Amino acid sequence: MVMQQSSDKTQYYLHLEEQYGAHNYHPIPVVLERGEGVFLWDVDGTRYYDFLSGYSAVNQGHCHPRIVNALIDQSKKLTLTSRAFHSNLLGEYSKFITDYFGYDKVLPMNTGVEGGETAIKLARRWGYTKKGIPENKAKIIFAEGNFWGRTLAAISSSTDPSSYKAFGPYMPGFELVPYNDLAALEKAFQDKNVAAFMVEPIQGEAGVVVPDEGYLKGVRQLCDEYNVLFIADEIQTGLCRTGKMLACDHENVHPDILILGKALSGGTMPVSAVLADDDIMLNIKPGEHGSTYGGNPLACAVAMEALKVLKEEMMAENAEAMGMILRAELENLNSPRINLVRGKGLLNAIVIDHSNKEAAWELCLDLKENGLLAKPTHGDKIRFAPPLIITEEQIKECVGIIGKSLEKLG
Ligand code: PXG
Repeated sequence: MVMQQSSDKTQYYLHLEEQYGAHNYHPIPVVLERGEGVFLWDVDGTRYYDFLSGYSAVNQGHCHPRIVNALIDQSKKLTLTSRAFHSNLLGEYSKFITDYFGYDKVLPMNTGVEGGETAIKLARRWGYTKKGIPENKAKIIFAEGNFWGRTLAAISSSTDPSSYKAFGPYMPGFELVPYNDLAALEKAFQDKNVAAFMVEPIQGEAGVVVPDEGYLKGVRQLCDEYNVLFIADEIQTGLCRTGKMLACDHENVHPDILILGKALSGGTMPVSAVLADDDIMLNIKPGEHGSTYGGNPLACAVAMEALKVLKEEMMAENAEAMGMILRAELENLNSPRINLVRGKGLLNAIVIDHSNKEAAWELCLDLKENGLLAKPTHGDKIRFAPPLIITEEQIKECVGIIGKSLEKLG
């Protein structure tokens, strides 16, 4: 076991959470109070590199000045109207984001999982009104290993027992195929009641599983051939994280329904969006879907700035270049403890090779001691996903920290 010393101050905050908060998480024992760019500081003033970026919500870096200013300015004017009334920003934002991604319409929501729910409702509705699927027979296909949140619908498509176990009964009309398997997908599409295939272009929570080149193109072709909607969950992979604006851009495919979240607000508040063309979006009529906070003026102002920052600060280009360096430097470590380095842009993971099941967790504790924050996923994998503004010098320093921590792991 790695023994960690933590301050009385840290202990105080850990205790409060333990005592009064639900025990639905198992965080790294660090208590953070400030963030700026690629760095985080704990309550004792210790500085860390952030290699998680709020699971890719903080692509633009912590407290990006332009995004924070947009938040502050708008919060002094108007924050929420509900959708009972119009605001001066919703139309502007809708035009902005649809132009930005090339869709006719946007449906604004808040969390990522609500975006997923919205996409599935849209697909089911399209299935009934446009494809002619008999009432209540619509099927949505998902890939094994998917993760799209914690609602009852989301866990109903999950293959991870820690997500779904003892939360049933589950949502009907969901089916699974193996990820990265076009033959299995084509087989599932033989069923005429299939409305959509919802998929992550790279599976984030599964441990940054990158499909074979051509998979997304193949999905697009099969969806066209069988009149099935292609729903891309780009909540974690989108917004420059993988070295392109969208991970689908690596294969030049345009999904029928695009779900965005996380970095759409640069980590300042929950903002998600579902984009689609009229043929899909206009099947939902007034009163049939929505959310109190969806499309609120504060979210609109923040999301526009967050999107502008991504392009104007060339974050896709930096993610691509820094990702190459990060993976090459990690390979160069030649550590017997790294089984595999994989990823695209700055969405990367290492798979730890160690007889001790707790090795990835212990490595993360050592990384913290050495000034870098990361979190294991699925036991033996550690994601390395810093904010997209990281520099080459910083990447090299971070790989130094990783190398040193790996050596200690033995
Ligand atoms: N899709 C993908 C690909 C995700 O990674 C969601 C949807 C859901 O987003 P929201 O905003 O509803 O969490 C995610 C979320 C967690 C957790 O604590 C969530 C994610 C990653 C790690 C932890 O539930 N990704």
